[in-house]
Amino acid sequence: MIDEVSFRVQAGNGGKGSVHFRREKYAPRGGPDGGDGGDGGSVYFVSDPNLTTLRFFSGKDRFAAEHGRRGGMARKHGENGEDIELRVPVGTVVEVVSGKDERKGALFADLDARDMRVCVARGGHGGRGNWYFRSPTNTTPRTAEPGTPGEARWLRLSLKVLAQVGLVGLPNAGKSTLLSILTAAKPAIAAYPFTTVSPNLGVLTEYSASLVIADIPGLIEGASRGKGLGIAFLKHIERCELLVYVLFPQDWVLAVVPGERKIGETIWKQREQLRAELAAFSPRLLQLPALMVFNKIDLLSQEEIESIRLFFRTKRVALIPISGATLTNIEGLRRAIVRQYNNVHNSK
Ligand SMILES: Nc1nc2c(ncn2[C@@H]2O[C@H](COP(=O)(O)OP(=O)(O)OP(=O)(O)O)[C@@H](O)[C@H]2O)c(=O)[nH]1
Ligand SMILES: [Mg+2]
Repeated sequence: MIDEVSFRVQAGNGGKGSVHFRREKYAPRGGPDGGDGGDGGSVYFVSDPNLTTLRFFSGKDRFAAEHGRRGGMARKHGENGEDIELRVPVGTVVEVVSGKDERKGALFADLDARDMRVCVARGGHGGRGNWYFRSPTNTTPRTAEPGTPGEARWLRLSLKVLAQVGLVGLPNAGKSTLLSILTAAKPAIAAYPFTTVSPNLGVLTEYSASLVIADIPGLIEGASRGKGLGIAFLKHIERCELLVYVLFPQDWVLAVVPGERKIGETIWKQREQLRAELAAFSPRLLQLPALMVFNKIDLLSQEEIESIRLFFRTKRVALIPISGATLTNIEGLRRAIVRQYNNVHNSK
């Protein structure tokens, strides 16, 4: 994974102002009419949630925007140089360094949210043409400004790892419980929805691997339109390399007589609901490798758990049944997370 690069950004210089005098058939000694130079183009970074690495920049040394053009006769303004926009992943930290190999720099920008637009090198201003310098005492100015230089600097970009693994699920699914079991984190856990109001991070350590797991507030239907709390925190899982969906039998499901719950279909719908909310926020979230976990199996009979598993199997989705309360199959889940993470991470 490419998560550190350096290169130079160079904005365009302002174009020269023009020195020119009007020439018309019947006015041989026309006045000054030199136009202003155009402004130089600037270089911008834009944070794009569809990017996950800085790979695009590797091996590149310099990005330059266009210079402004010269001013022309008849007070013609020179064309502005075009800006360039470089797309970077959310979580990109930008530092100013003194050269390619410099490791430590001064913080310049932190693109920690999507769709941020930051100017990293400002284009120069166009110089004023001689028309601008005319006056009653100087009707034939032969001066014009040269235009100011565009900014240039070396930048070092690095990618802030927020979490490698993200837990997603409806409120009360048992996400925080799982985080506390899999890691040493001590998040608040309670029997009511929206216990978690801001993301919790924990570190899962297994042999030499250590994975940061993020537990975010539960997502509800309409979350992507701003309902509940979860949506604001989805940006924290955008850069995860693996999602763990936490499904569970909700109270209203348990209230139905076991034979009439249509349990497989109900839990499948829960998965669909979660995926719809994720997709509405960013379709890329559905492309992420994912594990499907079914929690709270202590509340169901063996037959029901099996029927859910079979229902998912007909949809070709593997389900990992667990219980955060009785710790059933937690080791299996831990191994599945580490194995799946290693698979996706090493294939990058
Ligand atoms: N019976 C049973 N209860 C569980 C299990 N896992 C968690 N719970 C309970 O479910 C409730 C919700 O657990 P949390 O871990 O707070 O759920 P959450 O998904 O983080 O909820 P929000 O932060 O509100 O989105 C708590 O009362 C837990 O004790 C389980 O495997 N079985
Ligand atoms: Mg929680």
